[in-house]
Amino acid sequence: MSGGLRLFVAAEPPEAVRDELALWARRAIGRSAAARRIAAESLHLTLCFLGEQPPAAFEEIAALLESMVELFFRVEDLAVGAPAWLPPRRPRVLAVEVGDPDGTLGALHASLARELAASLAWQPRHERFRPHITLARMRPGTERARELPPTPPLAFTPAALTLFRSDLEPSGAVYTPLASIPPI
Ligand code: 2AM
Repeated sequence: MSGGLRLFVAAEPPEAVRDELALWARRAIGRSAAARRIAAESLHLTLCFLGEQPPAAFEEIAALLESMVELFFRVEDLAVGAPAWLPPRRPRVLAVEVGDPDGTLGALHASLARELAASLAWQPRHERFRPHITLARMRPGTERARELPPTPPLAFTPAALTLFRSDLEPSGAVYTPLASIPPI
């Protein structure tokens, strides 16, 4: 789609959690040439990747985020879990799993996906929602590290639910927040 925006909606962990995770990734894979670590300020938990959308979709999605505020404020006590190479067979990213013990994040995801599918030319994926935070992207054809240190035992409440624009640059994707609850 020419002139489209590459969009996704993500929950943003608080800064202290992002910093801890970035530190863990540095310890786990260091300066490996096989992986490109994601900067602490860009770490996020993707709920819905929307792909290319017309710029006019922006207002509708921003309004839809507003309608999620009640569900969003129920999400708390998310737990940083084990490291995960995703997808498992031919991993492209190193992530940490995120536990959702009371299912509030899953409920937010289901509601958001349903409403987005009703308003946009977009369909949610068929796969089960597997909450995770990607910490590094693997360069194609490289070996993954075999042993990883244990992840930090962190629990967190997301700081924001944000609509991001993703621009693919030679140095990696650049994420720009467009709308958020609570408002930016
Ligand atoms: P991730 O959460 O596993 O890293 C922005 O590109 C975000 O949307 C990424 O963080 C990415 O996943 C997620 N995403 C999901 N499907 C994608 C796709 N087909 N292409 C690019 N990003 C995708």
